[in-house]
Amino acid sequence: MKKRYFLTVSTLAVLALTSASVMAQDNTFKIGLILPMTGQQATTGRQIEAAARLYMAQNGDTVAGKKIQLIVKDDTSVPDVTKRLAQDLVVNDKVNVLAGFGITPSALATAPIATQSKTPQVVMAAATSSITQASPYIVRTSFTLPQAAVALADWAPKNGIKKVVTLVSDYGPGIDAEKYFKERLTFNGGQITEALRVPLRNPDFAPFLQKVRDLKPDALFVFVPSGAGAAVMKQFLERGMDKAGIKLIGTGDVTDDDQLNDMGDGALGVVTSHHYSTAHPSALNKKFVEAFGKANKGLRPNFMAVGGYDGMRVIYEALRITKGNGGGDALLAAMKGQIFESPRGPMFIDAQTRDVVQNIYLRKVEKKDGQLYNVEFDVIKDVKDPGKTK
Ligand code: VNL
Repeated sequence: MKKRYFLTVSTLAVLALTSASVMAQDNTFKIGLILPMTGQQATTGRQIEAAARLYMAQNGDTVAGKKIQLIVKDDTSVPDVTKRLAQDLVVNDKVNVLAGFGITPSALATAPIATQSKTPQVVMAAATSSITQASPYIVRTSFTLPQAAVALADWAPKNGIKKVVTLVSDYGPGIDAEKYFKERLTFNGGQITEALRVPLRNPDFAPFLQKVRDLKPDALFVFVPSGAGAAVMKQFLERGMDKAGIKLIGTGDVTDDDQLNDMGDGALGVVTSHHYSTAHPSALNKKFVEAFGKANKGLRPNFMAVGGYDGMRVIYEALRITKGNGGGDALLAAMKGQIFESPRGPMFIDAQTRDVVQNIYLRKVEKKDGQLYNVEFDVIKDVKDPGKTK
């Protein structure tokens, strides 16, 4: 009699515990945000985390009856670590969405986990064209290097730049930038006189820049990842390349808003092409820049921040569309085709490619109110990733 009573109570207790935890589980929506928070790409992690938190502060942490939980993990931009963290977030934390991914190798290392677990993977930073093809569960809110580079290759020959040396980080996005810039510049009657590649880790630009000086092209086209631009600029100026008549051009990664204001007046006049500038003159962007600065001791949001902010928008909206009931496949379907105004301008997620379609701006570094900005002077509207048509 006694024993039976005991069993009943403990069974009830177990049942109560289980349903409590099931309920807690049901009411939380978990986003596993994997970013480089330390190491060479730490500024990318800092920008994206700050933007994700700003989005949540502005839009609340409850959507369709679910409480949003952001779980931030530092992968130090080592792809094996990214992969292990992604696995752990899916298996143990049971996240609903994986997001972040500072560099291409990290995004690619996670792709098989997204596919196997049917978990949407929102790529907020990494920008090699092929990333979205690595898993049908990948959606991208950053940009692609071909998207940005082609616009500059159309601008350059019309502005007296015919002979160009390219200098890129030797991995996915750099190789994309080199290839698509060259293809389009050559098509436009220009010429690449030398293509140089520097290692991603601890690059020393000095010997490469010396070579460029000797080659004396009209311009040096540069792609380096966010965070490395200031070092290139410094060494470019130290070698007097600008005085030797060599122009510095590149995708906007090199005049990254996170660093630009500290690059000094030597950066004035540098022309780049990109999808986002802190100086983008829209009402929405002005509000974004102000709120971001306020929440982060005056920090300027860069293109990484906007990728993170819009990534959160895509996730929130997918949750709203699926009324909080969707699994990975339903969420993914609700991410495809989203169209909205971002601080960067209008953008949408192409339903076929799951990649971002957006305006690409030509910008020139100028001083405004004593600060250096990438000031937009031309726009190519609704640019699809040229890498997808190959
Ligand atoms: C990548 C592309 C990373 C562009 C970047 O900064 C960037 C990438 C960290 O795909 O690895 O500016």
